[in-house]
Amino acid sequence: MKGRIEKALNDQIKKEGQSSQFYLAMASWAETQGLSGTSGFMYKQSEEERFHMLKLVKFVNERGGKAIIPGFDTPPTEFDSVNNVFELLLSHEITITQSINDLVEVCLEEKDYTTHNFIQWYLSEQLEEEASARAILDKVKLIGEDKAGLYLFDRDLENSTIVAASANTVNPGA
Ligand code: OFO
Repeated sequence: MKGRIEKALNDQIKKEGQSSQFYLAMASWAETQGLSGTSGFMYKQSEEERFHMLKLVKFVNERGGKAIIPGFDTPPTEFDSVNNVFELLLSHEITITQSINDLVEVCLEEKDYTTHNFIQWYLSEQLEEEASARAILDKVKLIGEDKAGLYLFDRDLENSTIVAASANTVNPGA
């Protein structure tokens, strides 16, 4: 594996791990607010990001590179509101999508078509995650300051009806 590809993949390993920590912090905060639907959703997101990191670690090592297991910055411990959590989730996912796009660029420049192929999975994953974050944020914005609405939103998130609806938007008929 070329050094530039190895470095780009290792940078992505750190970003996926950092995403996992960020979402874990959101999950923990939501749990302390009694928002079990939101916390459950964020715990699951955190797990998924950890899986994305591990998948990259394996790929780098199996292709003759050396995965570097990174340290992480401490994520925030407080969030202003559920709205704030989902705004941060969406803007973070948009940043990660950009980072995956940059990785695709590097693969093409280095003519590494195997890694390019591997990264396609991350591209479609980002598409789904952004769509899901947008769908949830739209719902949160409708609720505004309404406490009863927030309760129902959190319950729906717990039952996954909001996420299922957004998955159908990305992948109709799936
Ligand atoms: Fe790793 O999928 Fe989003 O960030």
